[in-house]
Amino acid sequence: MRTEEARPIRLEDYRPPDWLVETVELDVALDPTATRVRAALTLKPGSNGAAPAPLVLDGEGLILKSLMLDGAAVPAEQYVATSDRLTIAQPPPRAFRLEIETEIDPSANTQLLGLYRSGRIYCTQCEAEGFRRITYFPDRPDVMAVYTTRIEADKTDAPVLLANGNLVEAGDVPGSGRHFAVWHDPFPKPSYLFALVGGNLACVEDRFRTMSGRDVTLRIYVEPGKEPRCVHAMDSLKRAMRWDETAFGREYDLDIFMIVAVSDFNMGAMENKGLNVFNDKYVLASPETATDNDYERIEAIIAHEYFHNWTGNRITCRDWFQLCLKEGLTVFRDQEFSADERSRAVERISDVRGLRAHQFVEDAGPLAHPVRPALYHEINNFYTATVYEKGAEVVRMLKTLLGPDNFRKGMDLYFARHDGEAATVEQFVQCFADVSGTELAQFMRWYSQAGTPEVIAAGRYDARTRTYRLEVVQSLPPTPGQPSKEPMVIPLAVGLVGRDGRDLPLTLADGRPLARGVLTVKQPSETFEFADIGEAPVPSLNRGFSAPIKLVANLTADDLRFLAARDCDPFNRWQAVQTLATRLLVDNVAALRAGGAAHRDAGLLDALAAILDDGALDPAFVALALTLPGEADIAREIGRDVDPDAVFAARAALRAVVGEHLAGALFDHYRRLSEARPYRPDAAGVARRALRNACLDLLVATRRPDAISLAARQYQVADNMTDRAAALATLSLYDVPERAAALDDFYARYRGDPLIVDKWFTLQAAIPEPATLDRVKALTAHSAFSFANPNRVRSLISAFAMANQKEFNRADGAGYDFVTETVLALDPKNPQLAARLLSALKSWRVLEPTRRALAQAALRRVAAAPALSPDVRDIVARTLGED
Ligand code: 0A1
Ligand code: ZN
Repeated sequence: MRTEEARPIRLEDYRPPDWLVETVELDVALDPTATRVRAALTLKPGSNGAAPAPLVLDGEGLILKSLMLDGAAVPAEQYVATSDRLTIAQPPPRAFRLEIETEIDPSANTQLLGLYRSGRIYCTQCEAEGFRRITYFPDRPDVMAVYTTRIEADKTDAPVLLANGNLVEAGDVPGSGRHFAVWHDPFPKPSYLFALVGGNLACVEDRFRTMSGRDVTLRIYVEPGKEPRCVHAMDSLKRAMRWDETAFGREYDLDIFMIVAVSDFNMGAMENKGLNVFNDKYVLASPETATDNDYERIEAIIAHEYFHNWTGNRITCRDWFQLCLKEGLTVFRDQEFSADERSRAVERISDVRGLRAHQFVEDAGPLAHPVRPALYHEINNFYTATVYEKGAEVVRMLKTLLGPDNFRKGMDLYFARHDGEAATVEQFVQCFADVSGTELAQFMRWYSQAGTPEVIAAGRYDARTRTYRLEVVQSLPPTPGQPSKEPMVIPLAVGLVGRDGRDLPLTLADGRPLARGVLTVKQPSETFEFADIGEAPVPSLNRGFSAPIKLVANLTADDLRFLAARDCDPFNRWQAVQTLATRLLVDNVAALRAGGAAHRDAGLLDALAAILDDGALDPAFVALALTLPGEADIAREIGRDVDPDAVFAARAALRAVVGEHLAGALFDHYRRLSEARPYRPDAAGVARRALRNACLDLLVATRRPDAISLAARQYQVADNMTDRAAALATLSLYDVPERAAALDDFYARYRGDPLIVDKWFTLQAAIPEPATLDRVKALTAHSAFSFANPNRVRSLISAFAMANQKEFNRADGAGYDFVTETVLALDPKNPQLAARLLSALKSWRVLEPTRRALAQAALRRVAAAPALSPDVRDIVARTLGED
């Protein structure tokens, strides 16, 4: 276990490294329990002052076997080696070569950080601080070196040996059953991007010709037999490579690009230079095994990791505080790729739904932190929705504020100016300031101030002066460590919609047209005036979700219905329906809690009916509009004293009302979309299935017998996983006999396939009934379940804690007890996984008093447990707000 000295780490304490590493020669002899690592480093003093500093190398759980400096053994009195540090107090004040031999046990590595075994495959995960678990090293991203890696292993145990870069040599080790491979990566990189893999892997190969005409070999390595499931991943990779050339002018730079899929992985995937390592969930897909949603995630994650080659690898982060520099930017890039490949509107709506469900919740609770935190105890806990998703929104706002041309120029300058460097957020933003001549000092607050800005907008039309005045007031709530805030720069895309549904021309009071329809709000309170407006318009604000804010506008239900039907901005058409539904649900929750009945609203129903009736709309958009806000969305809107049972009841009742009211149209659409067509995961096919399954889901919500048999039939006859899983998901929400039969059938069909059995776990964890907790507990003893595999834990236990608001938040606290006990059991083995699971309790303060007290007590029991990992200790302390 790591020691906790020298924490917290603060951004303001950053100092350039005392020692730099120019080259690393690694020689790794793989063995299941005793892997020998020889590292030869060429070190040179950093530019950090004249006096030679001690050399302090990071380690974690290492055993030093030997140490040589410039070819001679270092005398014992000249160094100190502990399991987590190697110090040479007086190294020579010049460049020198240090040879370090350590021994590690990959089979004992249950943290899945450093060198570990996934099944029989050897693989590494070095971000953020895993390289120090392989050898002693200055394990920080601003130390960039050129790596040569020799791997040696038993030929039958590990016939495939891979590392970063290009293969330079391979062969047998004479007189043994072993062989070796030598890989060289010419691009200097930080240690977190190092990777090696060894094992019995099958491979699918393809080629890509880059825009300058270079041929690149593409390989995806998987468990033998899984090759046919790599088609979509390979296709996604080639499309991502082409897109990066066209959209950003970025070309791939090595002769080979490899992806390896492993089944034990803490996150989604990792962008190691030239050798991406993936959670197999995000590689493997076939129509029979993966849903449309899986296909989309695979495409997005393959693209994300590939795009890191420029945003993260060629230009990396100076320190871990700059994590959003690579992650926010790369998420922005993968979202843009998906928008170009599929429907831009649907992609935007999905991204915003995700942002609100995860990042807004994070921002509103005790784990809120800025996009660029100023302090951390454990960096593993900062791979968050705020750094990733809000980080992407911040990049998008730069584009919205400066326009697409200046944005592209700024990106080009960033690549030209900082290639090969470890950069900062300031350096990134400076590139945009330089190309556009715009002052971006106030914009930097998006990186430093946590919390979701709240914007109240009120518009008034004056027929006499033909002017429309929009008053905008912004505020930013306090967050941990930040009691008061400064005003933000908010790009607010607006339209004024006339009676005929067309946008009125936007002319500012000084006679200039409003550039690109974007107002720039900078003051706590500001009024914008539009001239020459001939009729009373309906304002459409924050179009395309131009800023990640919580917007309150003085729109009536009639205005919202009008926007839902007529706004030319598809995002705001969807938003108008969501706002109508949210207002109604919040009212209904209050009514239910007061002992009254929920009321139905013809307004929402009419708006939905109109959307369902609009044949010009993309079916994927219609499906999103039909999906009512989730329980977590409603809870977020209520904001305090939340009763999850009432929230569930209000939502379930409204879904039934919608299903009943629109039944005719829903059945019609369902039938119309049912004609047999071969499965294709393209935008049109995805959209068709999404709408058909959304119709089915609302019909089943009524519990009409004809709807339930329709779902049971779809389950049986489906020729693809999307339709089968959707039918099962909708059935499994209700206690009907068809549910048990379908769940049993599903397991019997797919029992040999862990990734599909994960879906089975997740569906059961989501059942909104009191028996679910016992069901989940029983499933932890199922032969297909394992606490050692992160995918299994997430599909069952995280799904219960995060996707089943009602049962996780049981009024007796048993949900909290189960999850926190699981956290404590997992922590000694896999602290990262345990800490993430614990973050499911981050919204405990908004609950009604009984549950709040029970959640707090469960958290306190975690805090009081002995020997917590730094990961869990950090999350529990911040969640309780007692650190
Ligand atoms: N850089 C990766 C995310 C990642 C972070 C930490 C990890 O450690 C287990 C693994 C992956 C990405 O953004 O995809
Ligand atoms: Zn990333």
